Amino acid sequence: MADISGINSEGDNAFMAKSLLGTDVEPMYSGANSFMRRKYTRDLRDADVAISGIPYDCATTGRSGTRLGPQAVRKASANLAWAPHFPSGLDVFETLAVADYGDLVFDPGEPMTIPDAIESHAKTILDTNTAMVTLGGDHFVTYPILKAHAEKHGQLALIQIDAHSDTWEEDQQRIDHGTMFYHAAKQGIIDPASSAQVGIRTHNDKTHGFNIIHAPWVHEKGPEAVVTEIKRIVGDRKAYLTFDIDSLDPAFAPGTGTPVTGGLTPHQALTILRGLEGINIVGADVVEVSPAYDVSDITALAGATMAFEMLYLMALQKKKKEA
Ligand SMILES: [Mn+2]
Repeated sequence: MADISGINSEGDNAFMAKSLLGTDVEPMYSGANSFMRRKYTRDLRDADVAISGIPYDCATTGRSGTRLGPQAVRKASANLAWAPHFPSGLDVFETLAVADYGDLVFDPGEPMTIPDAIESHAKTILDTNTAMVTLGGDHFVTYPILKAHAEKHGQLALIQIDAHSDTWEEDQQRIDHGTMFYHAAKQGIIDPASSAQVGIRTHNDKTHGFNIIHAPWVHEKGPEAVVTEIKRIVGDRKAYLTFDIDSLDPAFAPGTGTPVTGGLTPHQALTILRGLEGINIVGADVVEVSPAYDVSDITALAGATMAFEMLYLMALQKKKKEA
């Protein structure tokens, strides 16, 4: 159990923690901000999961600013890093050894090298048999990360929670955060027939074979029905989970580049994520948090919460494997 009786005498778990397991409470308003106060390290020998940030937003077609997303999500996560998971009561970090790997460093002056830099970053982590939970960045970052995951795990099912399909067709591949899942499907990195896109509320003439659960369907049928659908679509395939924060309604997540009205509530999103227990999730990310458009850090807090839910799912998977 987390020690919630007081403040860790050492403080600054981000660099003082002796283990990747356990929770020591420290004030949310001070100290070095790692994700959920996990230890910053690139030594992944004892890690089950590496959190890393990809502060890249040059694939954005509209408002930029998600390069500041990883920092904002880490800072907001300090608000969550004192208690077990709600409502399960599971102490995620008693089960799951989680390191904060820091951010990918790349040269913004060499834009065409960045996709490969992201892929190689992911490969370095996956080669240590550590799972990834990534903080974006714009949604393009998921594409090179998916490539690295597919190389390790084979073709994947994609569970994409998003306002946008991100499958807009183009002849020649560009670095664009609205087209990469078209290419990922075409290249066989993901299997659209066993993939689900949830919360979509922008028009695209083509589905490219993806199973689409539009936002109005979520509102009409409820999040439990969405979970049933996702489980039917994905089955027992290995899945990658990508959460675009713009899946949430702009009332709850204004801090994003391409907001669309009519979106999910945090309750719906949390119910859907918690319902994914039992699906074989091999990697996950939270993308498109853009702090410059945020209000009172609510978008960053939502992003941090969704990322924590991903760790919760991975902790359940680990418990199940060990049982
Ligand atoms: Mn989107």
